[in-house]
Formats: sequence, structure tokens, C-alpha cells
Amino acid sequence: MSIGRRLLGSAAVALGLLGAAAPAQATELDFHTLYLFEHGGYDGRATPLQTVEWSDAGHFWVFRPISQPELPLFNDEASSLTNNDWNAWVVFDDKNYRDRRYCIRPGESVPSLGAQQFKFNDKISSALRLESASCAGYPAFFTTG
Ligand SMILES: [Ca+2]
Ligand SMILES: [Ca+2]
Repeated sequence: MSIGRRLLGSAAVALGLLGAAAPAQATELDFHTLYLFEHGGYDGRATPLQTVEWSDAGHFWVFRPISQPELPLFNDEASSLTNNDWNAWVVFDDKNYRDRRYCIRPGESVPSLGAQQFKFNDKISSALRLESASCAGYPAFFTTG
């Protein structure tokens, strides 16, 4: 029950963030977490990084964003991504949060991971959800003004 309330509150916060900078696609996403897309431009198969649990108390499914030390179904495939979460995420070239990395803040999206400045196409092998909306010292895809 408390989880449900927390999700509702968080959803409201995330919607507020989306009003500013998120792409059109983000408003159509169902879940507040990091989405990976198979192709550039948010195209192809999409996967939200989350876990799903049944709440016996509330009689509903609870979707929670969760870090992925490995991506068994989406390893080395992501070509674009959108952060629809209210926390920042860091994506890594290797599993278990190793090798090259980039942080993406809430509401940010990368339409082409293969862009010259990133060179990260079809490389993501793990993804870490941070405890805050800031990148906490991790190198970020985008600088803030
Ligand atoms: Ca791809
Ligand atoms: Ca990789």
C-alpha cells in the first residue's frame, strides 16, 4: 500500500520533469524508468529496466525501476535511450558496471548512441540506477547549463 502511494507521488514528479525537456516519445511511455531501444530514434524493440511484483495487499502489479548488472535480453543492442525515471541512470559498456560509462538524468534522451561524441552504439551491457536525479560525479551524456 505504501509502495503504491509512493509510486503515485513519484509519477507526478516525473510528469513535471517531462514537461521541460523530454522528447514526444517519452510521454507515450508507460513506466517511469530507463528505456533502451534497439534502433536509433527510439525505434525497434524497447525495454523498460524494471521489475514487476504482485502486491497481495493492494491487489495490483507494482513496477519498480531496478539496476541491471547484466542485460541478458538486450546486451550490446541499445542504439537510443530515454530516461523516464525520476532518478539518474548510468549505462556501462561491460557487465557489472564496468568499462566506459555515461550518465543520463531524468527527462533526458539520447536519439543516437552512435553519435561521434559518444561512440556507444550497441555497447550497453549493464545499467545502474543512482539514488538521486544528479549524476553524482559520473560522466554525463549532456552538460547542464
Ligand atoms: Ca542496435
Ligand atoms: Ca558491451
